[in-house]
Amino acid sequence: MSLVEINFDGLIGPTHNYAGLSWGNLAATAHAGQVSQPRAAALQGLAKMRANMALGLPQGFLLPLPRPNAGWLDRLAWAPGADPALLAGAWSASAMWTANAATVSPAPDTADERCHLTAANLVTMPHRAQEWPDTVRQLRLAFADGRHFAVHDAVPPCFGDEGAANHMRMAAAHGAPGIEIFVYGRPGGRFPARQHEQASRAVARRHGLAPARTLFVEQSPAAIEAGAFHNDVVAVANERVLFAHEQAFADTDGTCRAIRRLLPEAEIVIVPAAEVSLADAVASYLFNAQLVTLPANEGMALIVPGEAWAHPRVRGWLDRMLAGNGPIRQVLPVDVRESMANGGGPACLRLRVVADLATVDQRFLLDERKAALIVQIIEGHWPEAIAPDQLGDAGLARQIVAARHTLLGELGLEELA
Ligand code: SUG
Repeated sequence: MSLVEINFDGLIGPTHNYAGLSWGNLAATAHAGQVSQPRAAALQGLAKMRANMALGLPQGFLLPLPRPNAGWLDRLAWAPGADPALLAGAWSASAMWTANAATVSPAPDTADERCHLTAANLVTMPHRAQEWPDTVRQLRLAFADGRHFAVHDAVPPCFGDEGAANHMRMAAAHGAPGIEIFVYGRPGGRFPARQHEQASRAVARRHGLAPARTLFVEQSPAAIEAGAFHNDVVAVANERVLFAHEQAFADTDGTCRAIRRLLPEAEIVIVPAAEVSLADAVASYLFNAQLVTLPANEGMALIVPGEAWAHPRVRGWLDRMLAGNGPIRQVLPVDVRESMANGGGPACLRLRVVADLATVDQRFLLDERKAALIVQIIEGHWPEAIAPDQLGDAGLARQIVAARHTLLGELGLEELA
């Protein structure tokens, strides 16, 4: 068994649009009503995946879910004239943010030594709450080998769960036993706290995590208030390194102490609020980065959105960090601006799974040949633009359904139709 980290990016679906559905997600609210560019969005996502493959990192993908979701609208008895947010929800391409697809506990951390995945119920946002049954179907295909994986349904909807976006794993190396850190929010603020502590605890129990190696940490109310609707907007971890904003957690010092106690080799890089404010962190998405271990002992790289690289104060901090002697040796900007405008940076677009590549359904793994094929399909079938008044258009819906079917057919994944 050779355990590696595989990033499963969400292929950005042909309905990508800006409907302003996520209260508390400042970018999504700011871009509500704008014209989206699904084709450019999907190509940006794919370019990110290819750039990561070029670094020598294994890359997988998950497919767009069936949209528009007519069955969902039927169950809500939606009819023209009823709440337009529901129609927009049925058209949402939000499954692209696969960091919210599931919480993943790699085999070295679990009691039965299998990799456990629990689909996230995403109940706080109606347009996202419809995702999980289709997501879990896909996860059960990709990780079908029951000797190595256990895929669980979402936890009951009484407690909101947002998946890996509120979960961090640290370990001396991906394949070594790790500690798992669940970050929950306390309700009562201006914006919803989407991750409930009880959902995190249920996921940890299901996955068979050792209580002594599991932390439950409160996200700072100030971070949620500033627009960090998920923990991954203010913190990211990879192997022994945690990269976080000073105000990411309700008790950042206590959290760091607890991590060091469980993982003495931890290296924690805290960005002080005096240098990068929470507002700058949220506006630039500095922390919604992919922190990756480069092959061949080249250290770690931080794959940041172009917006972080272009932000003067954030860039200043990054330049100082690179001039120092820390564990993050490179910063690599990527352009995912179509997703960013809905509050989804490089880290939102990927679900990390530590596994042996040979145990994963190969249809979900990317190589250059498949990437070129997917680019062709996107260029030929994804709408160039979607304006808000096109949601509900029957002709556009037909084009979108056909586009997804073409993709499934070409990838040999018709069973997801
Ligand atoms: O759930 N945006 C997503 C962004 C998710 C980002 N994921 C992570 N941080 N891991 C959300 O708020 C906006 C859709 C719209 O408004 O049209 C949206 O769903």
